[in-house]
Amino acid sequence: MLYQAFFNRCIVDLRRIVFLSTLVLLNGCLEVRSQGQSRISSQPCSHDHKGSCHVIEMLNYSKGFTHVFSPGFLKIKPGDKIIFQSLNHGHNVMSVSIPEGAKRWESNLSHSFSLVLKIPGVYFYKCEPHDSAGMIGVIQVGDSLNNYSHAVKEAESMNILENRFRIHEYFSQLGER
Ligand SMILES: [Cu+2]
Repeated sequence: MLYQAFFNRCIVDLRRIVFLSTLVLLNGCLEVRSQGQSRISSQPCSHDHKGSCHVIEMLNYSKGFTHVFSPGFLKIKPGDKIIFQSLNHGHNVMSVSIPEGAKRWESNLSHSFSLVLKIPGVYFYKCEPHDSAGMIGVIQVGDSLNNYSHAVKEAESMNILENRFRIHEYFSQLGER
């Protein structure tokens, strides 16, 4: 009888241990999941915006080249949102030539940055610390090329020492897509 009671007690303890460890494991899984979810929901490119969202990565290296906005050229619709994603430290994004009436911008170093571009035209921008390394980019909003020549002039007058081919590579895509 005593043995039976002891045995029963062991079974109850064992059940408790299994139950508790399952809880601990489950909790661990939920934590990992919620971390993942918060990472995803911290992306500004979500349900809060009506237009499309486009991500431009700010990178130290891409496809064998240094200091890159990827993609360096993008065509979007007026009202679309752009997210400059800071994937490597030390970059920012700053407008150089933008359509009349559009708002200039300058982001903080090593931080992601997003903005909505409503006014059609050509937006030429750079990373301030790496403009001489050719860390530049072009966004075409809608089909207007009104400020195209001003933007190209600005780009060509810059003291770009590396990756200068990007000026042609990006501006030559205007109006094509
Ligand atoms: Cu940079």
